[in-house]
Amino acid sequence: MNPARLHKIQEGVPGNGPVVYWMSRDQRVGDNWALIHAQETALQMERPLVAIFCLSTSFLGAAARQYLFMLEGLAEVEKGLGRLDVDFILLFGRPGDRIPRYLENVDASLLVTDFDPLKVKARWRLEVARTVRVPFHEVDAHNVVPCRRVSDKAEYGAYTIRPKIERLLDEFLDPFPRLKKHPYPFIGSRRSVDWSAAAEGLEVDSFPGKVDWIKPGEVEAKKALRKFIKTGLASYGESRNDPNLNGQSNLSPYFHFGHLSAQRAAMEVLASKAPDQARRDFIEELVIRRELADNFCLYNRHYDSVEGFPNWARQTLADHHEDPREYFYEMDLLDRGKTHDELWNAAQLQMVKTGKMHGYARMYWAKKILEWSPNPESALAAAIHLNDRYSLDGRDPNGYAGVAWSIGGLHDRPWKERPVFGKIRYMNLKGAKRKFDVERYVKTWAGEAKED
Ligand code: FAD
Ligand code: FO1
Repeated sequence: MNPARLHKIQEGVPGNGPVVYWMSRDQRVGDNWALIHAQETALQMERPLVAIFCLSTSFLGAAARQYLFMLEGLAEVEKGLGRLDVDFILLFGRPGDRIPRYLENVDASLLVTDFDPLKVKARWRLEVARTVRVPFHEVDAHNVVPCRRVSDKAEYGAYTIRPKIERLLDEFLDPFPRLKKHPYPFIGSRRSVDWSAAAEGLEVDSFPGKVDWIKPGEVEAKKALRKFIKTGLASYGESRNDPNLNGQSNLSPYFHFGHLSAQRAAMEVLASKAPDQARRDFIEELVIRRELADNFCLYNRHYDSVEGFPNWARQTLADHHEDPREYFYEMDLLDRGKTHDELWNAAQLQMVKTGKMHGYARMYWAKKILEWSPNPESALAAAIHLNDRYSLDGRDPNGYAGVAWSIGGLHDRPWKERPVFGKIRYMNLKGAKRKFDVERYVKTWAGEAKED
């Protein structure tokens, strides 16, 4: 593995037991650099290899919808690892105390985990590192170009990070080595996971519940990627911004839970026969935009608050803090999609019903929350809350960056000044109607809402 993917959290002292891969963000067997590194090291040290996942019963407001999707994907991981004679252990509780205990009783020789820029994960890693003595490695299995390698600071926008990524892209589109059947068996408890007990044990809201348009797991993710490349990629450029067309790839739930490797998607898109422009458009989103979001969350610890907005944006929003709001909506009305704006209601209901709001609608949706909230702080909190509660791909760096872009001008520039928004880019219904058939979208998603 390219050592630039590796970040040593602590040198430590190896035990005599297995190499342990603490899987968290990248929940897949194939195309997973953290798992590849764990096996390479276990083979060198002639040690068994074990994968663990620590199931925390609450995660940034996730409900049954997200947890059931995730658990089904993890059940597939357990099967895939079993075929390689690698044990998969599901642990329950707070990683900070559950994982050190596990490492202790197996006398682990090395701990490997996958990179994740979210604060909650940095806290988990710190709690574990403080308590254990074993060597602790972090591998960026999520980004094509490792986040820590692209830049050592928060980038201003796509235009500053793009050249840094493009310069390195080829180096990190290297082929994935195949995992081997592991020759050193782990004489541990080869008990398979009781997945229905795990699902029952969750203390999460049963609403919003499961969605059925998308099946979890890495087999389905690969199928969805291939289907998109075959039928959607060629027209991606022009149809991805029309909420009435199914022009996006719909892969974000798979990227969020790590069922699909972004590097795999990039390699297959680049190798496809789709027109050059379409491939470039997709890579711009999948690599530049997505890795810019990880860069933002890694280097800006205020990624989920107004302090995380660029200074010009905080200034302009402060200048307009007292501007009268024409409309004002409590969370309950927003949640049920009951505002005066039927485009906004349709976007909200699409997210509630399917767990995925169209990308173009998402920008409009978040910007209106700024317009209808008493201040930017409560607007940001409301947008993050709703996005993370209903979206399958929520609780993700892309979400924090997307909401901060919409409400706080992150990775954007100042526009013509106006009430409430100040110089934050404005969007309105007129503009949306110029872009796509709003009536059709409203009928599709908020149609029945009119009856009751
Ligand atoms: P496609 O258009 O097919 O794009 C393919 C992939 O490229 C996506 O899966 C994603 O990984 C990446 N990508 C595309 N657009 C963006 C973008 N603007 N920023 C970063 N990466 C991008 N994305 C999430 O994954 N989770 C979220 O919670 C989320 N919340 C958002 C909230 C707001 C207010 C906004 C404006 C955007 C948000 N996004 C979020 C970014 C973007 O809307 C989604 O990534 C995209 O719509 C996912 O659908 P797709 O996979 O079909 O996209
Ligand atoms: N990661 C974990 O390591 N343990 C969990 O119990 C867990 C729950 C969870 C629920 C919903 C969700 O969207 C993500 C969840 N994650 C969990 C984290 C996820 O794997 C991603 O790492 C981050 O959300 C994105 O950075």
